[in-house]
Amino acid sequence: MSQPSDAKPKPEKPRLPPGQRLTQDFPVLDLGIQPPIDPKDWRLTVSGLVDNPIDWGWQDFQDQPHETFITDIHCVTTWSRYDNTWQGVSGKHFLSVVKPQAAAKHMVFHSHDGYTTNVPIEAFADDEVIIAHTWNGEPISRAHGGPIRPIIPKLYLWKSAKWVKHITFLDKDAPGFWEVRGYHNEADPWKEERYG
Ligand SMILES: Nc1nc2c(c(=O)[nH]1)N[C@H]1C(S)=C(S)[C@@H](COP(=O)(O)O)O[C@H]1N2
Ligand SMILES: [Mo]
Repeated sequence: MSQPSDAKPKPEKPRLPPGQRLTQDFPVLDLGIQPPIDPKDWRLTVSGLVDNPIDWGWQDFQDQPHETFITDIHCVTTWSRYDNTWQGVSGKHFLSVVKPQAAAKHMVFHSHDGYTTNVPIEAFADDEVIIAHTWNGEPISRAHGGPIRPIIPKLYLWKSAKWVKHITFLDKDAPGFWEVRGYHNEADPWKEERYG
């Protein structure tokens, strides 16, 4: 069946958010400490308002169902990188395991280098959020936060903590390292929520 002649194609959402430029490489940005973490020593703990405060070692993580997502990433420093293939445990699955309580609204990620960042649980429950161990077919490198890194592709990349070790679930928001230093609390690239 052909379309009625007056049907106009819907304008597609542009792929590059405002103020961003496309890059092919994958810049490294952090506070300057890149802690070495051997998978055999890796742990992820959860505390706060959850019914199941997990303490996962490497095998516990591997035993979860794994998924693959191909997503674009956007850094507040204005680079974007298309089509990153991530493999790991989805944010939705992670939340289904830890079971946030009704009062829980916010998550704070704590990393081995002292970095912290906060997101609403809602944002972590979004499609394509992943706690990844693989990027483009390779284990996530130490420079990019390996061996395991959450990726929240619909927010600027500073919300995706490298070398994460602990996640807390809170009823109140608790701005993280950059959020208390002038970065936007929400970090939506489509709204250009960069600073302030
Ligand atoms: N643990 C940790 N995670 C971090 C950071 C950091 O300094 N420490 N920097 C954030 C910032 S500001 C950015 S832009 C991205 C950069 O990720 P990349 O180095 O993989 O590009 O990591 C985010 N996650
Ligand atoms: Mo950044």
